[in-house]
Amino acid sequence: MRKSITQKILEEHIVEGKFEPGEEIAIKIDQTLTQDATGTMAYLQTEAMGVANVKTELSVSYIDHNTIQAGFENADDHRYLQSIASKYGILLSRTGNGICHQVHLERFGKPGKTLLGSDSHTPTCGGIGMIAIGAGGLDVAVAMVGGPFYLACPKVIKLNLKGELRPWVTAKDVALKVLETFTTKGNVGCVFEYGGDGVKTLSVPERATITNMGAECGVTTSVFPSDEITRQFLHAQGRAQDWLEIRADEDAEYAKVVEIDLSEVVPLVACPHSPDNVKPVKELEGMAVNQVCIGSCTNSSYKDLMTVARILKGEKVHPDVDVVIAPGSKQVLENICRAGALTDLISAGARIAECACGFCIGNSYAPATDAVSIRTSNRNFRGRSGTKTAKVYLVSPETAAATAITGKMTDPRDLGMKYPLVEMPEQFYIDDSMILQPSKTPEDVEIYRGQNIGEPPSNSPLPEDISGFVAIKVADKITTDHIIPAGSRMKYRSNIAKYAKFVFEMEDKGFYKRAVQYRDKGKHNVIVAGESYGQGSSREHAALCPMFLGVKA
Ligand code: MIC
Ligand code: SF4
Repeated sequence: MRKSITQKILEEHIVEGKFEPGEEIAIKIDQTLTQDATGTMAYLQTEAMGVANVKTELSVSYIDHNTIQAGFENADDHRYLQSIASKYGILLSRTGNGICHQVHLERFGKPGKTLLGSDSHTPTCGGIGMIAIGAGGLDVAVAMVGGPFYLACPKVIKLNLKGELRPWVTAKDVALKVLETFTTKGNVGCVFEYGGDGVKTLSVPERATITNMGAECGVTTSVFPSDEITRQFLHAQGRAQDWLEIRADEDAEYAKVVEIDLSEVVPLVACPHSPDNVKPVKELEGMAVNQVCIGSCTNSSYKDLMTVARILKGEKVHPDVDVVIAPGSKQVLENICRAGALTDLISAGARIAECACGFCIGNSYAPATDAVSIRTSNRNFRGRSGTKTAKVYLVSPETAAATAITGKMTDPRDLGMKYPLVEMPEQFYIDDSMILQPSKTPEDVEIYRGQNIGEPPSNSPLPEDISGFVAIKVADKITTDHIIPAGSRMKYRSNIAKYAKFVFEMEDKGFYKRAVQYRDKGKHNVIVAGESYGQGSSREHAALCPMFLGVKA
């Protein structure tokens, strides 16, 4: 049978079962990544497994989420992560080196390999031809110690790209088009595999923007072929030796084929409060805007920020708009600096944030009450920005930059400017000094455990009968952000007992007290939910914290 890319890579990694969509398979994981907000729990679980070091080809621990350091908690956790990485044979990407997905794409992603990450946007590396999957910390811990990853063998849907994007229309608009087509529900257990002639018109970072936002559709992952463009990207990263050609066989079989004509895509925007609430930017033109945030793992590459800089060059941001730009990695920041583009951003009046998740996870740059915030990130769930009444719209960097100048939602094609076509550099300036190598004498490394670190919670088997209370009834589309908020609460990630106090904080402030009362009376707590409960992130705290509060169903 003619094979898809997904089938080829998975079959090379299957250790149990066979490629039969819907059936359970177990695959070998070549690489893992963790980030700090899910990482501390993943490493506590790894420690509990009692092995001396990790067994993967490569494991990287990134510090990119909890970087605010308001209080001792973040910094203490980082010291724990640094010591454990050093002892267990894991690379550590230090605070300031960038967002895990951007850095992994630049420095470590390899076509044809499998990557498991404790973050839902791990599929970003699908842009380089990997099968990259987001999972809970415990799954990643198991993979690190050499265990396989179990999943339902996916149904493969081909997204056939034809034509070429017109000026001012971007990969982000394609990602939003995919969301408009497939929505945020009903895609679990599928892989989006990209093919067609349009693929060769997209650079690796553009492909990565598209695979990144497949996470919002709920798919297992998204993947692009690895071709000449991929080879050039790896060459520019000084990693030509990591290239491998991967493409689907002609006439490979797919569960479904959906065609997207790139030349027909227009600038799009995801309106509050769901990434699939997509409209053309034109329909919202003229809407007053209070904040513009450019960055996140979706849109913070060299190409993204160089384009924004070219648009803002010689302009000033509108006086009613607060503009924040967070480069995706130190490499991006350093390269735009060397190209002189940072000066253009600063002199336009943009605030430069550190290379981290920052505004995207709502731990900083929260908008004003009722404000309209235009962002290049991937999620706009109510309250995720840190302000419950804010309205967040997701757009491309081009639309964001145009809006920053005019102060109103603007279709960038109306700026009257020639589209600034940014070439990918033949060679990036590369400096890996913020990536720490593990110790050569791990037996001498002492693990630092700050007071923020709690015990990983344990559980007993699910009882035969559940008898208890409906502790809360919630609506459809309750995301992990609604279940357990990140933002300023995220610093308690390493301590389930403390973090659990904020379960359903945004839905019903009385939930915690009620759940604890029932639990302590020996009753089981039940959550009654609607469609798509638990969509969004891979944060296992959305399961661990309710579990700690005695939720059984
Ligand atoms: C997110 O974008 O929601 C996060 C924060 O990156 C999460 C991980 C987490 O909650 O730590 C994700 O996407 O998995
Ligand atoms: Fe970080 Fe936002 Fe990407 Fe999550 S979606 S990894 S918070 S940048």
